[in-house]
Amino acid sequence: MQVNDVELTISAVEENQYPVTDWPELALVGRSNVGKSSLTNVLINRKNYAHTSSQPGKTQTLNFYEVEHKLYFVDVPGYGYAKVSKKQREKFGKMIENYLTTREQLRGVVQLVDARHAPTEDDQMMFQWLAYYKIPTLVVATKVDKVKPNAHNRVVKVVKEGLGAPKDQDLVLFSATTKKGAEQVWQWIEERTGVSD
Ligand SMILES: Nc1nc2c(ncn2[C@@H]2O[C@H](COP(=O)(O)OP(=O)(O)OP(=O)(O)O)[C@@H](O)[C@H]2O)c(=O)[nH]1
Ligand SMILES: [Mg+2]
Repeated sequence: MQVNDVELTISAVEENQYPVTDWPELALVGRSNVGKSSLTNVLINRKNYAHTSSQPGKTQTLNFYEVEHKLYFVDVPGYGYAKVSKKQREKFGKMIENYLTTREQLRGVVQLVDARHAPTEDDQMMFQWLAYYKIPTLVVATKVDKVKPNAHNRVVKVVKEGLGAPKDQDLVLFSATTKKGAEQVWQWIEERTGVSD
C-alpha cells in the first residue's frame, strides 16, 4: 500500500486514552532495539517518523499511528529491557496483555525477531503467548541485510524452530535498510485488516 498520510494519534499510558474508532489495528511487538520503529517507518514510507533510537527501552507507551485514515499501527514497547523498575515493568506488561487480549479492533500482530541470532527465550515466550490466545501473527526476521544471502534459508529454519512455530508459519525476511520484504509485510497486513489503496 502506498502511504501518504500518517499521524501519531496518541502515546497512551492508560486504556482510556486509546482511540475510539472501529478502524482495524495491527500491533508490532519485539525485543527492544530489534527494529520495530524502523519497520514502521518503512511501512509508512517515512524516514524517521517513528523515532528510532540506540537507547533500548526508552519508550513506555502504546503508540497509535493512524495510517491513511483507515487503520492503526500500534507500536508496543520492546520486551526484555532492563532499565525500568520491576514495578513499572509489571504495570506496563499488564497494560500490553490487556490490550492484546481484549482489544476488539486488533486484527493481528507482527512479531519482530533479529535475523542474525536464534530467537531468545523472551521471543519464544511472546510467540507462544500469542499462539495461546490465537492472535494471528506474522513473524518478521529483520536486519536480514546483515546476513549473507546464502544463509537466508537457514534463518527461516532457525527462527521457526527457535520460536516453536509450525512449519507453515507466516514469516517474512525483512530489512529496513534495503526495504526487502516490505511488500510482503504490507500484503499480510492488507489481508488481515481488509484495507487497501
Ligand atoms: N542494519 C539494519 N539495522 C537496523 C534495521 N532495523 C533497525 N536497525 C537499527 O537497529 C536500531 C534499533 O532500531 P529501532 O527501530 O529503534 O528499534 P525498536 O525495536 O523500535 O527499539 P525500541 O523502541 O527501543 O524498542 C537502530 O539503530 C536501527 O537503525 C535493519 O533492517 N537493518
Ligand atoms: Mg521503537
